[in-house]
Amino acid sequence: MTEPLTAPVPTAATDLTLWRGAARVLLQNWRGDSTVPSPGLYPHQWSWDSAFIAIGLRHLSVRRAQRELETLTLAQWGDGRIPHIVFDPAVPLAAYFPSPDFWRSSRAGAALGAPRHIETSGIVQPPVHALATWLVHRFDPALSRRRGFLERLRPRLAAWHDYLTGQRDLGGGGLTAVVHPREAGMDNSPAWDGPLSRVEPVPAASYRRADLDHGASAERPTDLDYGRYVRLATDYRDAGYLDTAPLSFAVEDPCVNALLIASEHALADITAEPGGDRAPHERRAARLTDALVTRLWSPEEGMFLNRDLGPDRLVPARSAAGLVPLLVPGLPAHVADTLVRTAKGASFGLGTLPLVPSYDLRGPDFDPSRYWRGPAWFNINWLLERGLRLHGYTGEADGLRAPMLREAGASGFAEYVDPCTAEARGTRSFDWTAALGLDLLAAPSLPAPRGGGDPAPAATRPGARERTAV
Ligand code: 2M8
Repeated sequence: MTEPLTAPVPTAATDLTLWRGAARVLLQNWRGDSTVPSPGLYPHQWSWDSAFIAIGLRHLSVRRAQRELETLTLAQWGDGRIPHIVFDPAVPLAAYFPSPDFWRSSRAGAALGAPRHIETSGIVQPPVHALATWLVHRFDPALSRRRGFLERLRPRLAAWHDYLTGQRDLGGGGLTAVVHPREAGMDNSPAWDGPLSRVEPVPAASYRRADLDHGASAERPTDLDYGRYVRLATDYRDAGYLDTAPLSFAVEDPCVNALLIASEHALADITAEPGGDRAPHERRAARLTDALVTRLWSPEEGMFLNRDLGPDRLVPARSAAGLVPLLVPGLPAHVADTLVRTAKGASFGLGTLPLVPSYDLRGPDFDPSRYWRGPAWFNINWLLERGLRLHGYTGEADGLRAPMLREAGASGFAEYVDPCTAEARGTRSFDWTAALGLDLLAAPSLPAPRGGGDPAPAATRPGARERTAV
């Protein structure tokens, strides 16, 4: 495709280098209808990756950004779930595990309306999609209207949120729950160690890990954790992916729920755009926000924690997931202020370290290199940067944006980096690192957020960004 660039290319030399490098990654990983996170390690389409990718891709090609989200949501199941992987049939089965012949979605998920002609996984990932859809729409509303982008996406996103807030309210307290660590996106977080300890791993000899062909084993999950992931996915599949079957892992995660709330606000905007009623979505966002604070806020820790629904108690592990609710517009001001204090403290080093780590630096399980157990990720830092701006912490947001831009390029668009040294870890030319780098670079030239119709800002501090779903 040869669409013209849709945002001004920066002129400062360092910005230009970053822009070109990021654009190269986005172009190389594009597969015609969607993007792979990384051609070697992750050779299919991933759900929350695609949402972050679309947010960056809009700066290069709004059409491609729209296409990214359209392709993903075409694989939606009849029950509303958007699967965490949409498999490319052209990629050999051995290239990634668990592969389509493991998930068997078109057969095992048939009763739940899994697509008949597209193979997917059976689990989900964090709901960033409505947020991404709104951002992509806002970037070029005229093109979006011409292509009927929102009309296509709106019912899919509404069904997705109905699934998460309906079938997946497994704790009955008004939040959505994940049934597999991979559903939370932070697959290998120490926050899962407790809940996962009850899961019997499948024997290591019963499957072959493809990830170690591309990643260093010191940066990937252990075999024990992998065996437990496979057990959970096998049991879920064998129960026909039914959320009503007995589940040995069910957790309410603050990052997943915060993204659902931000996306519910975006869905209100998406619904109101052609004159629909935004109120039901705003009411749902408010209910979710209340439930988030009631069920997951820990005043003692000064952050949100996961709730393990097995014993029905908070998990004491301090993961960066517990800071992400800063993204929630209706967060009580004292909670937002405490979160920022925690982020700036010795555990997360905001303002002193290059980037915020994925796990408490002082936690006994902290590991600066193993994925999601300590390294810094660009998507989580991007979410925190937005949250800081939303609540009026402009200086802190600027202070995070600058190293993010620097390290995205310097690391070769690494999947993650050591939070203390910013040394590259994981795979390189990783798509969301490039996409979100591009987005941060372009941020000053973004159209102003819409004013009318948005609910009142939760942030009342002078200088707080005018609230919008973004
Ligand atoms: C990682 O997870 C996949 C499984 O979904 C894997 O390790 O094979 C996680 O970082 C996840 O959040 C991400 O979406 C995925 C693709 O980038 O990779």
